[in-house]
Amino acid sequence: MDKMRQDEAEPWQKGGQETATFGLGCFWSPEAYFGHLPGVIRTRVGYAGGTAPNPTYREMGDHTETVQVDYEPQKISYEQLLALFWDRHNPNNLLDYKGNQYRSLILFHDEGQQDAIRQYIRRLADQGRSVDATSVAPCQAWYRAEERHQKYYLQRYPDALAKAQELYRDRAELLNSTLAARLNGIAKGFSSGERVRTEIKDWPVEGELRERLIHLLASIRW
Ligand code: MHO
Repeated sequence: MDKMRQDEAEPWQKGGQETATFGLGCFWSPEAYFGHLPGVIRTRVGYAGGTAPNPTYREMGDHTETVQVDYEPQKISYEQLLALFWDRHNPNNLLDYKGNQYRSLILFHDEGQQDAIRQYIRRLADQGRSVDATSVAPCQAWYRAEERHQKYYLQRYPDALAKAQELYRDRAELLNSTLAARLNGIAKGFSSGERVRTEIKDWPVEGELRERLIHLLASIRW
């Protein structure tokens, strides 16, 4: 089978997308969760929010495990992502647990996101919900985590990984792809092959590739 060209593998790359960054505990599961959502283009995990230079998993310094999400705001809004962020964890449970490695953290990318966070926190307060334990800061340096942490659950399924790899030129390109984000969501149980097959019908890809993706999903042995 031919490998996809970069522009085929990443048909969304031509602008109109935004990025969100969240810390909500061990980054494996949030990556699978955000990655399964239609409107999310790609995800990656990394270390951020601290000051130590070049953090790694073993030497994270004062950084926090975070997931970074590229999304189409017309399909899924930043407010929806914020709602899911707070629905999926209790900020108080992360306080002082594993130091800064696990923190409830939102790193905003622009003033629009900063405003949206302020408004959302006010709305939660009106409902009697305090999220004081969530830290909010601008996203400055963000350090990509080691490959073994990217799409962690997908990497537990050799058949899925091998079949998906046939479409991409190298492992990094596969792990960055929308397809890998959805497969990771399936691997963790947040989605199903059937749901992703249905969603692929709306992806901005040409017909032959669409058929290949749909065939690939049907052929994976989980
Ligand atoms: N499951 C691991 C956490 C890994 S996550 C990348 C543990 O129990 O320590 O923090």
